[in-house]
Amino acid sequence: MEERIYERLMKASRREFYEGVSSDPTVPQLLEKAERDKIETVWHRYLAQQPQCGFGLLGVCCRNCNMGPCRIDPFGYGPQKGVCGATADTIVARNLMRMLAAGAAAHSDHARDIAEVFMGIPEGWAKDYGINDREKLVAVAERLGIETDGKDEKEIAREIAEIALMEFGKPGEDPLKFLEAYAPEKRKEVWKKLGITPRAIDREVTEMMHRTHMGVDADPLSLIAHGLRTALADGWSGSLMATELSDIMFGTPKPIKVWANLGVLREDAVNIMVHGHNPVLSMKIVEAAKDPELNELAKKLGATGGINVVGMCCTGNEVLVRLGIPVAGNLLQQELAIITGALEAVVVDYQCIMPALVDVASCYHTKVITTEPKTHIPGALHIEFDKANALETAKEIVRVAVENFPNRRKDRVFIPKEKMEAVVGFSVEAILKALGGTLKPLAEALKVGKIKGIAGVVGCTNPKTRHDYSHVTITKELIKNDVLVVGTGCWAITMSKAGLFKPEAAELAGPGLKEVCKSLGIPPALHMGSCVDCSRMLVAIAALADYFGVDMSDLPVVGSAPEWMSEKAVSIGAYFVASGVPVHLGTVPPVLGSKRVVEILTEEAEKLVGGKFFVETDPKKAAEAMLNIIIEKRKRLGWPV
Ligand code: SF4
Ligand code: MSK
Repeated sequence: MEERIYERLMKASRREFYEGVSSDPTVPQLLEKAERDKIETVWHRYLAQQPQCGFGLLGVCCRNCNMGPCRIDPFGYGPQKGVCGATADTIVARNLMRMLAAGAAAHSDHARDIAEVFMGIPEGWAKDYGINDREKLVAVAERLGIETDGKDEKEIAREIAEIALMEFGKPGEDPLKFLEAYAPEKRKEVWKKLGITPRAIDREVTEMMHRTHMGVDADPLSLIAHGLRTALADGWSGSLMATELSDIMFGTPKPIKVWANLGVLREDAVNIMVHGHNPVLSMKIVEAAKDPELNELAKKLGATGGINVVGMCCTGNEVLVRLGIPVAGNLLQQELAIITGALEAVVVDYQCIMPALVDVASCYHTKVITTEPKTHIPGALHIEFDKANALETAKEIVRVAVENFPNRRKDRVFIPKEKMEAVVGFSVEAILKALGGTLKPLAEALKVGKIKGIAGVVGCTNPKTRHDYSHVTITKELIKNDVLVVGTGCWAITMSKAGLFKPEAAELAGPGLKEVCKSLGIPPALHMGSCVDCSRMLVAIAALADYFGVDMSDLPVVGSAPEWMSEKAVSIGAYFVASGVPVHLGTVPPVLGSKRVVEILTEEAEKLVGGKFFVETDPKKAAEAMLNIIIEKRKRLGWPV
């Protein structure tokens, strides 16, 4: 394994430290400013945490009841069982499955929020939302078996919303309706045989919490099997409905030119950063920021350029791929955006919002505005986002930011100049359109080997690894070897910043992929949306499997989360594995304390569901391993390698 990053950083000079933590040039510049301004960032706190708890890293600490906490001695000298008798295998599996359940819950609760607003359209109370993409409305309805002839949009929307809302808690043993409608038959058979077809989203999450309660499920295999069921509920229903309903309400993404990185902040404008995940808020902030009266006010207060909305993390992706709103950065850059001194407000909904934002903001004039009843951060300004009066609340929030502009201290402003152009917005529908309305050109390019395989690369950034570096390295290696890379989340923001989403990046691809990209005018890596939109990749892989008449696990498709940190990533990884896709992890999950759990995740899973996890912290070696899997799968299909 590579020398751990903190060991390198501890020995490094200040300059090496700044550069060592990230491959993004904006980071060292702002870290230097942070230290001048006496502000600690995620990297400083990461160093302060060293050495991190060895029991925690191995996953062998249990706090699931008050006879504990218990921990297992990984060297075998001390206790090998918790007070109740739970072994390392049980404890590690339970801990990981609780992470997975939290991730599935987060994604799917986001979906519930979208579905409730979606239902508000036919019910009439969500007056500031509407049907933006009628074609998609009809397509989703037809998938779900809803008759659309002679019905108006609102009637169709109501029927979709009824099915969507029932997915969370429907009684009985029937499979989830979205999964039934979207997953390929061959896959559904695999899940049925294993008894892991999910029934209701909340039910699977609740059962996971129940199984991991003291004195319930102690068998790592049965715990992990239920984890796969829970993840499938997230991937094929929760996340998928969030994507589909967002597309109907806000528009299905299509290719659009955008700008990315902290250079999108402007000295002459009121800068508002939307951060989190749910487009129900961010789309309205963008709309409110166009209000002529608020722009006049901004100008009157000295912001000659008016109001500039930028994105961060996945709600940033939502407005990036649909509206072309520039994105300022990914997870590890959220504090840096404030450290520029040029941000009037950070408006957040939920997930991936560091509580530290409030501490950093207190050193500048920036207001951190929380908006969700479920997200409160001490020290933040809370303006609850009223979905029944969405635009009005959004305007109130934007006004707070505008009125804060005179508090900006010009002598403390430093905006890095770096920003990069990118083409984003490759929904499944957009990809199909680029292909001329049929999968055939892509499928045939795949079969003859012009494109060797498809890699879905996703996920966060993490101070355990050099920011953005693994994302870029893995992607470059894969495209160089004719692998088409698609992905979401913070990876997609990295790609936007690194220039890999420019059509000209096709020059970096192998000859086959380059030819395909040039003929279609697309980049060799495609932005498919926010982390909840990983479901788009499931839909695309399912369509390819159906085209070839094979199972999803037969295709030369791999997944990777090179810099993951979030519990949602555990759920995403697990639903890809359960859907037959091998998944690489670039940061080590807390499972090494149990040989049995490692064996299930990295070997046994493949025999059961066709997918498995593998861990490799070196991005070049990881890309090589992914390529080997692709070649192996091609050989099995009898396709040229
Ligand atoms: Fe300890 Fe068992 Fe309680 Fe966990 S569930 S804290 S291992 S006694
Ligand atoms: S925002 S979950 S850090 S991708 Fe979706 Fe980025 Fe990961 Fe959050």
